[in-house]
Amino acid sequence: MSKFKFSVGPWNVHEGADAFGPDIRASIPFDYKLKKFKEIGFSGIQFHDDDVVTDMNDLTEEQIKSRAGELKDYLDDLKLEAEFVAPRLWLDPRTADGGFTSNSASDREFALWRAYRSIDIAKQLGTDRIVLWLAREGTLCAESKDPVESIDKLRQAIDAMLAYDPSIKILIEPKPNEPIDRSFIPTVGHVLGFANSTSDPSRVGALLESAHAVLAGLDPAFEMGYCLVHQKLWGVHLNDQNSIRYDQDKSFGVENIRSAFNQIKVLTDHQYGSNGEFVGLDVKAMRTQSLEKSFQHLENSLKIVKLLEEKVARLDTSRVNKYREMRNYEALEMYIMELLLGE
Ligand code: GLO
Ligand code: MG
Repeated sequence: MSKFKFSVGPWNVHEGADAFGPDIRASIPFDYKLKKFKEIGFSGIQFHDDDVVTDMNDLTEEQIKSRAGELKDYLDDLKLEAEFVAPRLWLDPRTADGGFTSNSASDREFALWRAYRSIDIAKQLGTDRIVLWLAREGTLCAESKDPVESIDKLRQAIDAMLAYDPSIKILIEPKPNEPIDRSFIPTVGHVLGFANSTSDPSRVGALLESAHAVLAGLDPAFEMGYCLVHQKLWGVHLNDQNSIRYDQDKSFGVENIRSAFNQIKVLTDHQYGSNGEFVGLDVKAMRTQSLEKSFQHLENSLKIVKLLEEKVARLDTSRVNKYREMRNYEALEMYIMELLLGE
């Protein structure tokens, strides 16, 4: 039995397109995905605004709210909770230069409209969490945006969201690059510093994705620890990544098993989840996967989390402490290796 409750987003079951090739699997209907998520063991769903209301750009605020209300009924029927809503600010041509930091005032206005609608949708779904993955908030050409002015624009947008609804919390999900070259908020350290410059730092925290930390050359477990000490780890996207290359969203633990163990350890040791936080996955199936096996990466990731929870439970802390006191870190490391390798 896991100590955690798990969440997943509908985009985690996808059609397999990548930068070099189109869809390779048929689309799985949204309703079916939700049912299947529940069956596999998820109790929370992560949503983009337009996962909830597909053609939202063409609808009024009232229509958007009422469509979100309909989904809430369906979630209730399935006994699923909405974890968060994230405005999808990277698909529309109006966000080609970024949303909140675009050089075009009308693009920035559009981004803020989507952010406000995401808040409306979140309220309808019964969650107070808004996730901002700042996909294109950075540069492709370093001189295209002034870094100081851009971060100020970002702060103004976040202050506007905080003022729009006094009950929402904003979880910033940092990523150092992709799709942009240089991100304005590349790591959780940046998130927490930036949070302090907003009008209400107590409502701005972090969502740490394992692969994004690896892309920044950092250890996800230590990045989680950094947020935990500030009580700002409000969400995680567990997955994996083979070093600094294209964003891979591999199943949790399949590349860096020791780091995965340490992620589960830090979350367990510091009672992550005790304020209702979900352990979220953000994983993609390989492009080679068949339609029938479209959910396998999710099942595998959950299984790996649970196996690592058992390893963490089996860790003999007095032995760890003894090695620490003796400063015999070679012995400590070998103990961890034996634990992970099943000795
Ligand atoms: C991409 C991000 C993305 C976000 C999701 C929620 O690299 O990880 O999948 O997590 O859109 O905002
Ligand atoms: Mg993510």
